[in-house]
Amino acid sequence: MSDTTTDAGVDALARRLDDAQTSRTETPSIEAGQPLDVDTAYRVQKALVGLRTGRGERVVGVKLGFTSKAKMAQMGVSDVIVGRLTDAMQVRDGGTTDLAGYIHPKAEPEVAYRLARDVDLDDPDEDILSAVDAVAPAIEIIDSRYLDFKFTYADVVADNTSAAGFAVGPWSPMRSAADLDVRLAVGDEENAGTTAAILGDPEQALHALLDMCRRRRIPLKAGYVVLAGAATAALPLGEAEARCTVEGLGEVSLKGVRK
Ligand code: OOG
Ligand code: MG
Repeated sequence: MSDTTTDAGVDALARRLDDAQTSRTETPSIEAGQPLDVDTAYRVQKALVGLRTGRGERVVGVKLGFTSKAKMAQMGVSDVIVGRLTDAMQVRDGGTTDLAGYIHPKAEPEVAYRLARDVDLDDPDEDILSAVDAVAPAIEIIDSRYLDFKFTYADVVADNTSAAGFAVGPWSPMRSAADLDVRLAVGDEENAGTTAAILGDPEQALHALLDMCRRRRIPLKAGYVVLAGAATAALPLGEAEARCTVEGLGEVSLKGVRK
């Protein structure tokens, strides 16, 4: 049990999650062993990402989770979460990703936005939509560091919202992505849905993101990729191609390989 009233206790939890990631060994839910409030969980997340940037990784974006009812139902939670993406997580569109780097990866179909400028979290009139210059289809690879992919809301926040990988397809100039059909195929499995599953319209995810980043003091910088959240439930990623198609925006793919 870590004393999370101290920075040392927060750091210990971050190290536990980081070790799980780097050794590809699941760790039990933190909350199974001790209470963890959401504020502390975001501090753990920050420390966890700090371990990655300390090894030379760069934060290149942010992601929302649980923006769809399907995901909330799959995971048994009911509020959005925000996590950080680093350059080491990025997979080239059409590229491969080594499955040895993950514990139990799953693919999700997503819509990505790109920030053309810094977002001012302290300006009450900030208009996040005006900061976005492009939209693209994307695949997120989630890989919970917890045993059997089982966690509480605070657990998953601490674990950087299961962020593990992402690929972004061709960018289009910013436009509405409301009510577009979405398909995710991984090997012979397929999930279909629409972008309406993302808080009614993925643009709502941008508003939710600004709100969360203000509350959690998570910077939003020029050039960042923003993943708006999965439009369908996730599919396990094995040695197969994962392809996500978003109507009108095009497609993006990656392939899980064992090297
Ligand atoms: C948490 C991450 C959820 C999404 O798009 O809803 C997420 C998880 O399910 O492990 O990324
Ligand atoms: Mg996601």
